[in-house]
Amino acid sequence: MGSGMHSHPDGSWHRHDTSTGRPGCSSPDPAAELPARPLRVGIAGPIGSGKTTLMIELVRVLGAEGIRCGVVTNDVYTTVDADIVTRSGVLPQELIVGVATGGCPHAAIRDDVSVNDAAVTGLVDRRPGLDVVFLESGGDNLTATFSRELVHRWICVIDVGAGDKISSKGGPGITDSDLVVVNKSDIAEQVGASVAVFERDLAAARGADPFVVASNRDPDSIKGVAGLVASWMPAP
Ligand SMILES: Nc1nc2c(ncn2[C@@H]2O[C@H](COP(=O)(O)OP(=O)(O)OP(=O)(O)O)[C@@H](O)[C@H]2O)c(=O)[nH]1
Ligand SMILES: [Mg+2]
Repeated sequence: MGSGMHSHPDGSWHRHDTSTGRPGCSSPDPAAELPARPLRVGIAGPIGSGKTTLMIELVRVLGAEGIRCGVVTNDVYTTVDADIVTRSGVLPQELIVGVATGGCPHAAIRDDVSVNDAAVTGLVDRRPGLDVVFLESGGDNLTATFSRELVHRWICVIDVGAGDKISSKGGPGITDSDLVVVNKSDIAEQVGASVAVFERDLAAARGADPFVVASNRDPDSIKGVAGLVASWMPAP
């Protein structure tokens, strides 16, 4: 699962560069600089695919298991998504940070991640025992990618409403994320999308890396994704 990333006994994380064929742990990676705790999970994907809803439901399910979560949202001009998380009631206000990126949403999660990094640091300062922080990117397109200097793992959320050709279009979300969620499976029939086409194209694009067909309206879907996120947490 994932893409060669793992934790080491010293608590650091890093990703093996399998593309160059270099064996072992000889090549330091920026992700090794990330503290092992809290686990940072990025959530990217096109506008309206269901990122915020998924994040809220994950926080609800993980929270019920005693896993302490925080949330950072990114919007270009507003903090609308942070306000949605607040209204959901899954977390107190002090565990929700809304970043207004003011420019291309890619930049704040890929190029200069300092504002998002500071948001996570602020959360940890307020609640040192946090286990997981979710960082939602601004609604975007298939070129979005999270820097491994900001997150340990990232999820790409696409949805059946965009049409069943979307996973054949590729891009880092489809190929490089640690998990692809094909969301809104509950409306596949209404929009004339074939789940089998998503499954075929994602299997071809991702090899052994995981994807799930899911619906934020289906509790079992959420539990499945939450289980994967929990499996990414470093050992206590
Ligand atoms: N039918 C259905 N609707 C969903 C599902 N998930 C989310 N939605 C709806 O889709 C719309 C967009 O959901 P959001 O969670 O705001 O999507 P988002 O990706 O965070 O949107 P942006 O942050 O604006 O890019 C809302 O009206 C949700 O209620 C789902 O699984 N099924
Ligand atoms: Mg959102």
